[in-house]
Amino acid sequence: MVSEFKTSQAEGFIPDFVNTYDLEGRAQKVIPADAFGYISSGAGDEFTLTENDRAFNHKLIIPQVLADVENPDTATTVDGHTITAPIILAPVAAHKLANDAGEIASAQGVHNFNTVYTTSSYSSVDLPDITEALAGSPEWFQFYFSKDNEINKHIIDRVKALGVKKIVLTADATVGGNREVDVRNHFVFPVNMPIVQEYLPEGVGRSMNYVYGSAKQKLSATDVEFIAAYSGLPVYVKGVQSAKDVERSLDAGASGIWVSNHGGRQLDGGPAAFDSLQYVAKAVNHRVPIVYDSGIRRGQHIFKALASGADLVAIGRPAIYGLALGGSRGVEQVFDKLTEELKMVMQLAGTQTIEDVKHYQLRDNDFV
Ligand code: FMN
Repeated sequence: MVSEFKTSQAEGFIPDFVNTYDLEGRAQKVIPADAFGYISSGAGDEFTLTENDRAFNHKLIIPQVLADVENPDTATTVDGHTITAPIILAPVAAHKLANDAGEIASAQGVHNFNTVYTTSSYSSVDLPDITEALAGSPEWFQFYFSKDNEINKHIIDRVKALGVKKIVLTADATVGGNREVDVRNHFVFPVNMPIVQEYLPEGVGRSMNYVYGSAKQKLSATDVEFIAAYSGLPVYVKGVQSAKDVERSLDAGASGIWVSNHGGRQLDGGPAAFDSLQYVAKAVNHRVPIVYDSGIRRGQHIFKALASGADLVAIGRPAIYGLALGGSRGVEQVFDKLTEELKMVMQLAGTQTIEDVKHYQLRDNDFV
């Protein structure tokens, strides 16, 4: 029953936190079952979701010894801002499903860690409150486009007034994926989505398919051109996995490419996003920055993504599980854990800086 929705109110560091995989089972105990199903599941047979994890084994990090490396530096620069590590928050709808404090706690956690926060169009908290909680940390805005460009203009006006640095157009979710777990659970959103209230006035009680159906399905290069021209902000296209889509995006004026399969939630039967990254990186050929997400759970995954052409990686579910289990502190702790692991991998791989990681040659795994 939507009206009785009650989820975690946790705030504080998560005890006995060994790795991000551990968090899913623990989060399941504090998030209502249908909301947990929405967060954790993938589309269809979850083939693509499973591949997202497995594919990192297709590339190997060869240790480098006698490499004259000590205390590697994970810091990098984005939007003129030095962030603690090249790990940012992916756009995730309705954080209030995982914790009553919702996006406010996530934004505080991201700020305390010191990285980029991507605000989802389907956030359960309105824009100014998220920006305020970020207290000056860089904010990007993920756009689920309205069918009505006047509404799109109002949304862009609002995000610009708040000093958002980039707009991320999610292009791989023009309909909902085949989320069978949500169908079985009769999942409907128990919270509103204030940022898009002009085209989705009532989010409570709506299914995911209804929500996606309210947004624009017939996305094209014209939409990228429109956002870039109207906002004057850099536009990243999210959901790119092929050379063809790189060209389509860049020709339309995109300033960045976001490689993702939406965490295996959209097109089941597609490749692991990590397997697509090398093709995208080759096509981009350093013309614009690349963000990578889908399946990042370990420091070694981050290392492999950066060495395969990504400039930044983004995390979705691990941060949301951190939010459920520890509020802002839990989110911060997830970023800290991944950074700690990345730093250790950098040391063992003989890489001192993030630039070194980006130039590191992985070996193909011929044994899988
Ligand atoms: N991507 C979007 O572009 N907009 C969204 O509103 C959005 N909502 C999501 C909600 C949930 C619960 C999850 C798990 C993902 C969502 N995504 C959304 C996809 C994420 O941005 C990201 O691509 C994905 O979570 C990365 O995979 P990971 O969860 O394995 O890290």
